Amino acid sequence: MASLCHLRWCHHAGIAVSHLHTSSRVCAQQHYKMLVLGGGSGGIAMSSRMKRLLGAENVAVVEPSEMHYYQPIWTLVGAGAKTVASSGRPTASVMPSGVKWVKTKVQEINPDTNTVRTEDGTEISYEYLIVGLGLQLHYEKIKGLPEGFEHPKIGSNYSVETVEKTWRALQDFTEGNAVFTFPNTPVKCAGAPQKIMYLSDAFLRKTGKREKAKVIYNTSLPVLFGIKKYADTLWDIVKSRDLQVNLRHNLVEVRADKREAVFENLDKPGETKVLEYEMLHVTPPMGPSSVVKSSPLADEVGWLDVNKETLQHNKYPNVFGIGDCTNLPTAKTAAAVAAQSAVLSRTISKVLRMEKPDKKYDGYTSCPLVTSYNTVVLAEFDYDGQPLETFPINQAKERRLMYYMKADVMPHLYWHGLLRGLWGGPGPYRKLFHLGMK
Ligand code: FAD
Ligand code: UQ1
Repeated sequence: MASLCHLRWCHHAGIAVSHLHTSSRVCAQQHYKMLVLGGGSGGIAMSSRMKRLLGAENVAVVEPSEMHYYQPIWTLVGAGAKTVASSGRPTASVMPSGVKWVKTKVQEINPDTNTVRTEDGTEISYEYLIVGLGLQLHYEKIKGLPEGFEHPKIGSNYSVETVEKTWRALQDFTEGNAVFTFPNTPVKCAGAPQKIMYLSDAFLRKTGKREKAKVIYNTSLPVLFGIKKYADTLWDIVKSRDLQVNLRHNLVEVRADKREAVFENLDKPGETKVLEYEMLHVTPPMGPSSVVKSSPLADEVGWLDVNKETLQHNKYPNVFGIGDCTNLPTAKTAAAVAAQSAVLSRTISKVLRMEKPDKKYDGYTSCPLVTSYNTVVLAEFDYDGQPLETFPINQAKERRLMYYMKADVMPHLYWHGLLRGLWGGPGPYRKLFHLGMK
């Protein structure tokens, strides 16, 4: 088998050994019953659940990164309330024991032959595939980035390389414009671009610099937040704290040497505005994983095309998707991944038994909108944009309890619950808490 596979590799390299060309199933160097692509929030949660369902020896995860990051805490890292070190753990420590970790990148997915090809040319075949490849950040789509990050006064909470630059810029602030952006693409955690504005405003007040600052939020969106119940609270906050919100303003260029940011007005094509900044927080344009996009698994835009209730692929029934890489029409968050992991687990166990998937994902997602160093508005909603709140109190209000949840409870829930396949979102607790209300 090993030598045959070697020859197949030669075949791929273009050497004429076509007489040895057998089916990819026979010649694949590795085969797994359940192959998981991506070892992020969704990939690790699903590998834990699949280990429980099928046994560790039947599960493999393809993930190149040595470190696994709890990205939601970067909002607080950018504001100096947590350290970047607290956000990361070795991937080896979150990989369920006994599950095979294939430490490389997937380069190509071939669902017609049930194989994937990795960066080093290895072919892996599978019986079932779970895609959890996340989304891609596109700093390079803004002229002047990413090289602009070499200059001071600019940061971005969206990447482990730039999140500490946000905190540096905030500490270095003397006087001028503090500018926060939201791109003209879908993003993960759509609240994060404004959370850092509220925290920065609070920091500038605490350090006595707020009077010398103009705080500006330039967003490509036509709204401050997509769900009215929470948007109403946020509008009250921006008004009372004198934060300037410019809708339909999209960052197109950063001249970091001159501390200038250039915005286009999406409602007036061709019209651009140059803003001088003393601090700039960039939320980069985002898009689908290039590996998904270039595969037959993609929808017309490039997202993984899955059934919105079962998370099974719409064309390939042995393929499933979770998280940011999918075209599920809900906000892309780890909270959504948690709820999806419970549904997907159930879907797969049904499909394995040749039964019809029954549990339905309702689009549950959540965004803890950090509005200061001790308050959070905990937005939770479904596919219809209807609030789906866990606690029997009005979550549109700023609350200290929810800040404590965000900063100190959620990380534990993530590392010990979600990643171990033990946290499938707050659905059961919501039902319990609301029982007493009926
Ligand atoms: P990820 O966790 O991003 O995982 C994708 C994985 O795929 C990565 O490990 C990557 O290395 C791997 N990968 C990519 N390409 C390849 C390849 N070619 N081959 C193999 N592996 C590959 N969510 C919340 O619920 N609440 C919050 O408060 C919150 N705040 C956030 C704040 C910030 C600043 C950020 C950045 C995110 C926030 N999120 C929040 C969003 C949350 O982190 C993501 O939605 C969640 O991590 C998505 O999980 P995922 O598995 O789909 O993708
Ligand atoms: C959640 O489940 C989750 O995943 C672990 C998050 O990611 C960090 C969240 O931010 C939130 C809010 C939830 C939802 C959980 C509760 C208890 C409301």
